[in-house]
Amino acid sequence: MKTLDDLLARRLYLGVTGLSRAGKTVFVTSLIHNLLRADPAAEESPLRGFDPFDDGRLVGAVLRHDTNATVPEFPYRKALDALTGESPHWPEPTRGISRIRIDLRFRRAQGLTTSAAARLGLTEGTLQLEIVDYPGEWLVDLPLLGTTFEDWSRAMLAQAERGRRPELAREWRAFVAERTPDSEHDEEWAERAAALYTDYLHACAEARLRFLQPGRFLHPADLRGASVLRFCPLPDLPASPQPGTLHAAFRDKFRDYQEKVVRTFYRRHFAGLDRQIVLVDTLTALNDGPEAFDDMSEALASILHSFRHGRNSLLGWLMGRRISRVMFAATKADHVIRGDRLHLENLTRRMLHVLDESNLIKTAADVDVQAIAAIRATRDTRRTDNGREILLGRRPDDSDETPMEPGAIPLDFPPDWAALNYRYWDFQPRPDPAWRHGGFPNIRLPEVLNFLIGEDLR
Ligand SMILES: Nc1nc2c(ncn2[C@@H]2O[C@H](COP(=O)(O)OP(=O)(O)O)[C@@H](O)[C@H]2O)c(=O)[nH]1
Ligand SMILES: [Mg+2]
Repeated sequence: MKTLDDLLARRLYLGVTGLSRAGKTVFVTSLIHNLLRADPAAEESPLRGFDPFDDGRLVGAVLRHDTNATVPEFPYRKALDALTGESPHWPEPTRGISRIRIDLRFRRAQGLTTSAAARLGLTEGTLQLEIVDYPGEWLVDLPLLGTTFEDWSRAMLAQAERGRRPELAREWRAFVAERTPDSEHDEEWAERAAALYTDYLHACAEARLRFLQPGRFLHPADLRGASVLRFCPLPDLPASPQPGTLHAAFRDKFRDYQEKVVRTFYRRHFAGLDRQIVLVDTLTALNDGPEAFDDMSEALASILHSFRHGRNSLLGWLMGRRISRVMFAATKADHVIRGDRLHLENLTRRMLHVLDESNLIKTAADVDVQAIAAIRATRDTRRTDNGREILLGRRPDDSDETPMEPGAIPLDFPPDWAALNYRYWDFQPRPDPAWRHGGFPNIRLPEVLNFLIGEDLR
């Protein structure tokens, strides 16, 4: 039976996205764990700085497992065990979409007498926070809605001419050059062409390139082997195809992909999002060098670019009726020294500004940028000889902490590649028993929560 309390509970949908390895799983795990372990009596809390927590209004949190029968549940338990077990390690990568719901019980802020709850004398409320973790690669597909098969083919073939791509695209290019687009359609040929194109995309991903379409070719999830993935860009296309040709068949598949994959996905999962956090791994992109960095920027730009195109675009989804706040967070800020974290935020902000031709980020008040670490694996310290800031952290395969001096963060966008060697290190989570019962140390997670859900806990 529904209680009055249930009826007054608010449901809030928070989208968590970012390209693969950006830090989504770690972010969601830390967020949930820290909310579940919130202890107002603790002297040091990972939530210190989160206003409802500081004000003593966060009463408690519970995980709900009974909510989404048709979408995989976010593997919180598994990720937590990996991070806080005998030999702590980062959770296994996950693919596709998952959801999890956490109910937050809170005391209502005083003076909100106009709310229905207050009039009924309810001093406490519940926020049902539904977290949706989905791959940013699927987001890179969104601009496909605003294009045609012919234009898209041209753009992808031009892209395949640049940097390292020609070498990676060789086999696919040679195969599709064997037949002209007006050849008779042949399903076996189509399957082979699509497979080679998929191999090419995987090779690009391996080479740390990020602007890869269609995203589902790389992360098919439930579409593995589906016929809607049986197409690829074709060279030398006329404006429109003759019936029965390869061109016609590929164009039809492309349209199916637009409607049945891209549009359906957004409608089903995103139409209902209220808040969004986009995780950006600026550091790894810097580490991987100019081509990977530019490619990631291009992937982000293509997402931002589609803000401009009205209804078919991200605008409708990201800034539309529902989503009222978007946070862009540069992740893994614990990989750089304290003095560089603001620079990381600034670089990410500048990158987004440069890419943001429609000035969305500059003009919208409800878009923010932060440099964060959902789980802080390093500690800040100083060298004894010259007093320079360094990090203490556990390198992969080491059991002890090593002092490390990571590269500096460029102050400009685009970065001056000749000036510095941008080298950052990976660290393992620390074996600290306090993590399990006290929560995860982090950088700026409370500020992120203030921005995303602070207002909803009043
Ligand atoms: N030090 C540190 N490393 C992180 C953090 N978040 C993610 N990572 C690293 O990035 C990797 C990928 O993170 P994950 O959450 O699995 O990325 P996802 O693919 O977006 O879900 C992890 O295995 C860690 O090595 C963080 O907050 N701090
Ligand atoms: Mg993940």
